Formats: sequence, C-alpha cells, structure tokens
Amino acid sequence: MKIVRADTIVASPTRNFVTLKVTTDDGTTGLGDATLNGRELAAAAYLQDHVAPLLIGKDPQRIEDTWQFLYRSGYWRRGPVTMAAIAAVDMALWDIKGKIAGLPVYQLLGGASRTGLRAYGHASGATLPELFDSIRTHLDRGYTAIRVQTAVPGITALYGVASQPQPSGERYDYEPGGRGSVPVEEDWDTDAYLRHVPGVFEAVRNEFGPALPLLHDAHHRLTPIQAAKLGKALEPYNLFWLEDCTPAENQDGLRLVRQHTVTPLAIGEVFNTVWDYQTLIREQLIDYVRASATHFGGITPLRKLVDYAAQYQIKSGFHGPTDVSPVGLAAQLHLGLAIHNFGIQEYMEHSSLTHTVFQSAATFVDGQLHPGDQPGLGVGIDEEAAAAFPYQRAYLPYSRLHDGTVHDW
Ligand code: EZ4
Ligand code: CO
Repeated sequence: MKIVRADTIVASPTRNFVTLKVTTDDGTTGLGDATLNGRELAAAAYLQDHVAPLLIGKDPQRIEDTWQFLYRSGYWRRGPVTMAAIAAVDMALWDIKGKIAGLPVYQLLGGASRTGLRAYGHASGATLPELFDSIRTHLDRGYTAIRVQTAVPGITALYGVASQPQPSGERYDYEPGGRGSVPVEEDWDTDAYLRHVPGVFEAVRNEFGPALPLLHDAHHRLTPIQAAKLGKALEPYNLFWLEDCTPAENQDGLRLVRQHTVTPLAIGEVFNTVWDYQTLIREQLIDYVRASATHFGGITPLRKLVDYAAQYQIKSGFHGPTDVSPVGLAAQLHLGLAIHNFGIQEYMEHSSLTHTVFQSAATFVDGQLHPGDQPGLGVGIDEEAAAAFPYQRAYLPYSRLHDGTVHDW
C-alpha cells in the first residue's frame, strides 16, 4: 500500500482549521488535525511545502516509523508548528489503519477501558447570578463537571468570560481567537484576580453543594508563589483541578507550588513533547497532563506520555477547546477511551457551521463523550463546504498590565 496524495485543507467555518487529508493507492483516505490557533498558515505551509512531498510513495501502515522519520529527519525538533504538522500525519495514518482494519481507532489502541469519557464544560459569568445560570445551563445539558471562570472587578477584558464585552466589540462566547488584522489587547491585574477568585468559588460551593466537580483555568498568569497562594486559598472549595497556574516553561517552579498546596494541578495545553513534562511527571508535581493530540505530535506520542504519567498516578485531561478540530478531538477521544489513566476530557462544543464542514461520529450523552464505532477516527470532511469558508486572519488576544507592561495571556 502506498500514499498517493497528501492535501492540506484550510477552512474557516466560525474559526480557522488546518486539516491534512492523506489518500492511498486503493482510495482509502485519512484525516489529521494541524490547527494552531492564530498561526494556522505556518502549520499549513509546513505540511504542504515540507511534509506532503515526503509522504508520497510511503507505506501508510508504518505509523511509528513515519513519526520517527518526520521528527528526526527534520533536524529542527519540537515546537508547536512542527509538532502540529507531525500530529496531522500521525492522526491520518491511524485513521487509515482503522479503516483498513474495519475498526475504530480505540480498538487498535487496546479497546475501551470505560463506557465513555466524562467531559467538563466551560461555565462563566460577569456576575454571580450570570455564573450560576451558566453552571445550571451546563448541568441541564448533561455536564457532570464544570470549569468556572469569572469576571474580576478591576479587570476589563478577561480570558474565559463568555458574555464579557470585549475590546473588539464582540462577545467572547466561542473562543478567544478573534478574527482581525491585529491581536486584541486585554488587561490584567494579578492582585485583583487573587483577591476575587476564592470568594467566587465559595459562592459557587454554597449554591451547588460540595459534590459538583469544579475546575478553574489560571491561564499561565501567575508566578509560582502567587500560584501557591491561589491553590491554598482554593483548598476549602475542593477543586477537581487548578489549570496552568504558571506558564510552566520553568518546570522547577512547580516544586514551590506543590510544597504549599494540595489543590490538584493540571498543566500542559501548550506543551508539545514529553520533554516539556519530564520534571513535572518524574517529581509528581502535577496531577493531570493537558496536552492535546493536535499540538503534541499526534496519538502516538500522546499515548507514550500518558503511559509514562500512569507510573506516577498522573491522569489525562486532554485539551479540548474549539481550536482543536473535530478530527483532533476524535483522536484524543479514541485514546482517552482506551487508556487506563483517563482523568477527564475538556469539551467546548464546536459551532454548527463547523459541523457542516466536519461530520463526526462522536457523541455527547449524559455528560459523556464517545468517539463512536466507525472504522478509523470517525470524522469526515466535506471539501466543498470547506472551500466555501476560506482562511480569515485571526489572532489570539494578548495582555498588558495597567502600567502598559505586556503580561502572559
Ligand atoms: O485559551 O485553546 O483550557 N483551555 C484553554 C483554551 C486556550 C485556547 C488557545 O488557543 O485554555 O481556551
Ligand atoms: Co487552558
């Protein structure tokens, strides 16, 4: 069997997605996701100009070998552009292998370890009543775990608060990657944030009781000692996890956080290889790995990461925002269903326009995601529909402190 085509499809139904379609000489096709929010064309060019020509004539069944070839032969290792491109190839080859075998990818990974994947949804509010309504809406939709993001007095535009008026004039609902020619500027005040957030969790606990799993994303904004302080302040409210409390480029910094708090920690949505996690896992400084298949080089290395993490009782909490396409989401649903150390799956529902381009067999029932039982990943692409939504320039926002200093977003 040989690969005869590798096409990169960039489409923007609601937001930009980069999809690789690999075709074999018997007409089998596989899809992979290389979407890199705000830098989509770099991943597309890497695939189209540098990777696709290397795939022609290769045996699509050699997944590990192809991964190693792309990772090592490029010489310039790692980085989100490289790893998103390799991820797309890896996913497409798993998709093809599943189709050849007539099995969903989770069966190739060892079969189901559970009936479905518990998902958490994103609730948010500019005020407490609005936040409570948002949590209730998610509970009504079946979610059994809720991420809570709140507006903060003294901060005008803050990550994760859907209804908050944005400098762009649009609502924040779907995702922060706004279309436009420049990144939108947001503001940040660490003290205001640290003062406000514990009270919000106290109010949520009082309203919804002690049992509902609650999560929170600090989105890389704190220093280790600030993160430690927040983790400690949130202990009475028993979080499922505190996410990305520091940027974590300095893995050693998490020792300090860990010494001070028993709030469980989840890190790594922007990480792209196991090396980004090495100290965090070996020293048991975190509880959940946040990588996505799309930004981590695909299913093959993500499997290795969770197997390494399993030895330290660390679980998965794969990144599932709308900037991971339905193909990328399917890849991690298959893996999450198969592994033993599944923790929880982030789920931001894709827009209905996105579903006109991607047809996914994945289901969300009673708070649980399932990738479905179609052979391969279970996602198709309507290329005609995709062509109707050409790329639109888009950037993630960035933050400045009130004195004008650029801050981590
Ligand atoms: O801001 O994926 O936990 N989820 C997140 C996401 C990220 C976006 C950036 O592209 O932090 O919403
Ligand atoms: Co996050």
